[in-house]
Amino acid sequence: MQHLNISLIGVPLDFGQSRRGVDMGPSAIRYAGAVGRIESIGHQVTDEGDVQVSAVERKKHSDTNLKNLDEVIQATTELARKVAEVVDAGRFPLVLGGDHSIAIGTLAGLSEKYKNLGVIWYDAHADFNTAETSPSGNIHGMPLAVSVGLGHESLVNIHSEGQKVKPKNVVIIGARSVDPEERQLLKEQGVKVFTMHEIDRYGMTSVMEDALAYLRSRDVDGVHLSLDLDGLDPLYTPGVGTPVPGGISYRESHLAMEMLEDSGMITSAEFVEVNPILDEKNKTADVAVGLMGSLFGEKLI
Ligand code: B3U
Ligand code: MN
Ligand code: MN
Repeated sequence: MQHLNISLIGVPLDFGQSRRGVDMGPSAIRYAGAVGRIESIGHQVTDEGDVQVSAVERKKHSDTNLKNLDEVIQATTELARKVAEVVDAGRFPLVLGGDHSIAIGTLAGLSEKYKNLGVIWYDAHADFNTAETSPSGNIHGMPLAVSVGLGHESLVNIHSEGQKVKPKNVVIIGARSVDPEERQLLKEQGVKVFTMHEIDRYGMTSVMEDALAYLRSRDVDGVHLSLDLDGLDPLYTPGVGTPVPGGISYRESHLAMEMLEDSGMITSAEFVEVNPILDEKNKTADVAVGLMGSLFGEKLI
């Protein structure tokens, strides 16, 4: 991989879902050695610290069922500004969550430069609910929908008005827990989804080749990797709030990261949903850092 100047941005937000502890994800990933691991590959890394996040839950927003809407708006607005600044400086943003609602801010910030951004959403879930379709009211189940312009307007309009990413520029990999109305919405919007079925049937090599060829055919001007650690099987990443069995293996995930690196297409990344309270001796953060190694070009020999 070419030499990159990477800016690490932590987002200690756990208000996008109901289990406390994922706010400690950035610390756990730093503790697992993210900076040193990436620098040892030959990249330059600046740790920009954490985006300011409210430590206490405020009153529920009155006109919606969305949980902790004000806190999520505040954190993602600040994150969007930070990501835009990093991109503007010609640096590669590497965002550490926090729950997946932070992607609303990351994608909003990226959209300032990338007008035809591709997105790889590596996740057990599609995160394509709106306030109307969500069974939980948890905003971490909505960031992809919000980013294509669907959902509560206060979220859709973060950083700039409306849609940040075209739904046809999105590829989901690893899906195995999708709500019925969410599935309908994905079809209507033309989001490309590779479920566990395709990974089992055709193998990760073929899935990644197809995903990358698809994004190339969309003529994207950058590709963001949004990696939810629950995309992997909970055997490998137990420290997540909503584990779903039957997930992507450790080896398949490394292969996927290596193929992304080979493609030279990735222009930003985020690793989310690491919850140290639910983890086993920081295993999930260790896996996250290992995957960063492969994504940034660590060689086996
Ligand atoms: N689809 C469900 C569950 C969920 C989404 N993302 C996660 N869990 N991590 C929801 O609440 O929207
Ligand atoms: Mn997710
Ligand atoms: Mn998930």
